[in-house]
Amino acid sequence: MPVELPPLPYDAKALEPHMSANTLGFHHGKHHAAYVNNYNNLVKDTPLADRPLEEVIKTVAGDASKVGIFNNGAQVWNHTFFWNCMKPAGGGTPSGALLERIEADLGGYAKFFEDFKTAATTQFGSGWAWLVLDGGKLKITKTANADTPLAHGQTALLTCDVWEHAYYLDYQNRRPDFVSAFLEHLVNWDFVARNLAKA
Ligand code: MN3
Repeated sequence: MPVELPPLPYDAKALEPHMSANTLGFHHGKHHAAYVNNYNNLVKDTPLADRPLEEVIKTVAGDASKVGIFNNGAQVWNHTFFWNCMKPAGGGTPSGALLERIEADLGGYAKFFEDFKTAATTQFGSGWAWLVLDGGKLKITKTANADTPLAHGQTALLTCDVWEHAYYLDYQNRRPDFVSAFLEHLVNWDFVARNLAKA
């Protein structure tokens, strides 16, 4: 079964003005779609074609002969996860058990905000900033290019795409402004809390 491009979980205009329909149209309809097509072409007629995407990503991670499958497969997974990390009128401070864990493991929401923003803005070149569960504790990490917590035994809870294609149409070179808008207006904390609850 080929991997399919999932529909966005909201209308393409729903995240405006913080993320435009133009950005989402290119990002989902061109970039994400290209990763899906590339992945399907690379695994076609191989034993990997019938295996679940997450399993393939973990299997080929670190295998130099399958770097194309890893890069495209991880980008498919990362983008599907990223769309679900956002919602209209999102952002702000989480609550409940998730907030308690942020306070216990990361020094509180204000420190989380600064540390996540620092991870996102200091990722040199293309990549992703993450909130993950690692060894039973919340951690903030960043990965380069397509790399993903799935390949490192971590559970992804939240991510922000910091490839230029994620923000350049709306923010040009101002990545810090994009990351602030993501945290203040777009994060779907209900999705993050569900990821933590089932981890
Ligand atoms: Mn992207």
